[in-house]
Amino acid sequence: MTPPRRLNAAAILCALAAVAATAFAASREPGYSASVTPGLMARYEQRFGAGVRGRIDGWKAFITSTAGQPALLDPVNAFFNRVPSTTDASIWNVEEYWATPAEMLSINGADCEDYAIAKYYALKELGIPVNRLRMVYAKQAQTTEAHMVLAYYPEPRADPLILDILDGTIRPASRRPDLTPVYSFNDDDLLLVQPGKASVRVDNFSNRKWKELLEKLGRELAH
Ligand SMILES: [Ca+2]
Repeated sequence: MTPPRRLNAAAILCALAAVAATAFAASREPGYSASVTPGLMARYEQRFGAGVRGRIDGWKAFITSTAGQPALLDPVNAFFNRVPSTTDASIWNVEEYWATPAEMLSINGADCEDYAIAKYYALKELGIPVNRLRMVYAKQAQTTEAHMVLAYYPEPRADPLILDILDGTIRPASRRPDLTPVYSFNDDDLLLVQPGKASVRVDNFSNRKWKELLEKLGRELAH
């Protein structure tokens, strides 16, 4: 009678493994801390050097400990704003590079859009609906340069709250006169901002940097 019991045990283990694999697969979304596999971690350690594992593990622990908390914006904003601010030219050797959250933490440096992207995916991972989040490309008055921030909409037509690296305090957009939005986007669409008029929705928008970022996130998932 022993062989049948072994078969039953093996069958149960297989079933449990299948359930676990299904649960893991369900949590694997682009840009999420939970999606960083040991294989990707090892690859980024090799590419970016010492410290990667600690920072990625810190990100995973932050998401786990923050999930379910009543306030998510302040901790997410503060967590990513601790990454040293730099330029794409100095760390990526290109003028403009949109890093994935895992890349940003691995290389331990970021500029404006990298912060906005990382906060966007962290808030999504923490359960914020994507229709409340928009990355906003704006002109910034002091620098006169293009700048990107993350906007959170408590309600669809509300004055959004701005998560930014230049101003670490989250303020309503109406209290950020230094920012002049040009366009905003999320997974769903892109809105062109027209001064004094309603924004125009652009369907099937094509933003080359966003497209490249999504492709990189897809490749990260393959590890
Ligand atoms: Ca960048």
